[in-house]
Amino acid sequence: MSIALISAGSNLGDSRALLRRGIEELQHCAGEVLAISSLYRTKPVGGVEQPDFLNLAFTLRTELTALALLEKMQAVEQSCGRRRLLRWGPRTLDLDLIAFDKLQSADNKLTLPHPRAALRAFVLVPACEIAPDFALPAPYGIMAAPADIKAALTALISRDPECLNEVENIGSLNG
Ligand code: A4P
Ligand code: MG
Repeated sequence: MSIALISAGSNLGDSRALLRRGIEELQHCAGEVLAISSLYRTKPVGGVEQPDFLNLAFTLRTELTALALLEKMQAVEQSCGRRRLLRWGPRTLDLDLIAFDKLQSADNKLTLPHPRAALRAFVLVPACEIAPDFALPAPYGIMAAPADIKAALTALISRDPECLNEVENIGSLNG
């Protein structure tokens, strides 16, 4: 049995409904959802000019391997209308595996912990709400890695105090 920390985002279509549906579908095929963060309205990072995102994080208990879970996540993205037209472009549903137990992987198909998570308030703020102690093993190639989600968020804020202005808590997913 493993615990996965997953980040979800949407900025196309009915984003709130798509996030709800994505979590439900993943729960049916991959395991038990343990906790879901608040919903956040966030400013787009990288890529093209595009609408604001809705983002959240959740934890999942699963019997699957990390790679099998990633495949289920990608199938759920497809079922929720995901079309991969543009890297970092607008999307109906994006599910990213941020961490999976303490697994490390340098594989392009599945890099763990997620290589960009520690740079992103839209990942760390929701994740810190539900899993501040979730351990982050050192990512490949980076020596001084944060020990857990809370440490990663503290480090991000000290590097970029403005980052919290890009991330607004808008209450519960179902509210
Ligand atoms: N992949 C490797 N490791 C992982 C992992 N840990 N989790 C591979 C998920 N996928 C992983 O992903 C591209 C490839 O990454 C996959 O083939 C997978 O095998 P993708 O979902 O097809 O494409 P993408 O999401 O466009 O690329 P990427 O690199 O995942 O984008 P990011 O880094 O997720 O950025 N701004 C705001 N405010 N909110 C957002 O949610 N999201 C993005 C996407 C940009 N800006 C954003 C947001
Ligand atoms: Mg992605």
